[in-house]
Amino acid sequence: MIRNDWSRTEIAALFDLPFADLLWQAQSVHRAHHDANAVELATLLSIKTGGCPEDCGYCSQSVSADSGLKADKLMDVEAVLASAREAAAAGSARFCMGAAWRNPKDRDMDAVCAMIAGVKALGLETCMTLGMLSAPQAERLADAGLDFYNHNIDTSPEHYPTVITSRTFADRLDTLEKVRAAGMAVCCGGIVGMGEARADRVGFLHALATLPRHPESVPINALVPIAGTVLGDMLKDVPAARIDDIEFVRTVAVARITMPRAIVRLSAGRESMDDAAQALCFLAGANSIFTGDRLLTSGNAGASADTALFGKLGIHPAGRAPALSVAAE
Ligand code: SAM
Ligand code: DTB
Ligand code: SF4
Repeated sequence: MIRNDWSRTEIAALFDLPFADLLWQAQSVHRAHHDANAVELATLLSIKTGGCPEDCGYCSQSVSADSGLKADKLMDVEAVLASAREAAAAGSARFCMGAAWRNPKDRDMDAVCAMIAGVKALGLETCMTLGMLSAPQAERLADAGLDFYNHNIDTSPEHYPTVITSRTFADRLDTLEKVRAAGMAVCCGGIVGMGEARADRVGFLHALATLPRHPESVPINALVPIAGTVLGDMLKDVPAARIDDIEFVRTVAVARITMPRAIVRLSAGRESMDDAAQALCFLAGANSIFTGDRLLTSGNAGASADTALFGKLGIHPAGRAPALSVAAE
């Protein structure tokens, strides 16, 4: 049953379950709605890197961070399509394009829409994350054929102002409404391991699971500690603040149970997890990963590590028949 009336008490009780009971429940929900042995491969590309005026405490691309990242301008459409072709050849089903903007400028919309059309023509699912949108911008993206728009709430409403001060939680919900009104699928999740309490992880998933419609896609990121960012430096000073793998798996499981139909993405942070922790995430209901050797600005395990992991676990890439995926390898 799909429910949008979860209470925080119910969600907290899921987090508190004995681990085996939680995973059993998550697996049952997962198997009722998804192929338990299929995981989607997605590729990320930063189409506009650095120089962002927002002050998100985790992000290397904020002008407030001292991460040494060089700011670039928006990539050419052709360069983006070349990268998308590589992603398709490497077996990705989905191509996610991210821009370090507070919001897109209207003058950028032609290029962005050409990227969407070109990537779709390669047979890839498209997702973009460009910051806040106006209603006409959301409509233009939808008209260009964008499948998903990613816009994360990141954490609980209470914890949000300790992570970001340059925009509010309500601003995020406002853009999500515009994305919905334009008819696109919503990709919305967040980051754990930012020094938040479990109650914030409860509040974060509660906010998602009580939206009028659940996001079709829920990325769960573990903070990638980047030197020169407020939160990356915090983790360097207080290593114990790193999210425990079991608590991360619990978060994935609760996302799966509360939002049964969503694609739950084991997103950033996989580099710091061993194969066993990632396997537990898949058991808990994660069914998409970012593959390749780069996320937006930070590293990722690489396609060969993912192929080896899938081989060990008997997982096949979603959206492609097992025979096809073997032939492609
Ligand atoms: N500028 C746009 C925005 O924030 O809406 C899009 C790009 S932004 C980099 C996309 C998402 O990546 C953020 O919302 C955040 O959840 C995630 N992210 C960014 N830096 C991260 C980090 N160091 N560790 C984990 N996740 C991160
Ligand atoms: C999301 O939730 N995670 C992705 C995607 N949406 C855009 C981004 C992860 C970024 C990790 C840090 C970096 O590479 O800069
Ligand atoms: Fe800018 Fe997005 Fe990074 Fe925040 S997360 S600083 S909005 S690029």
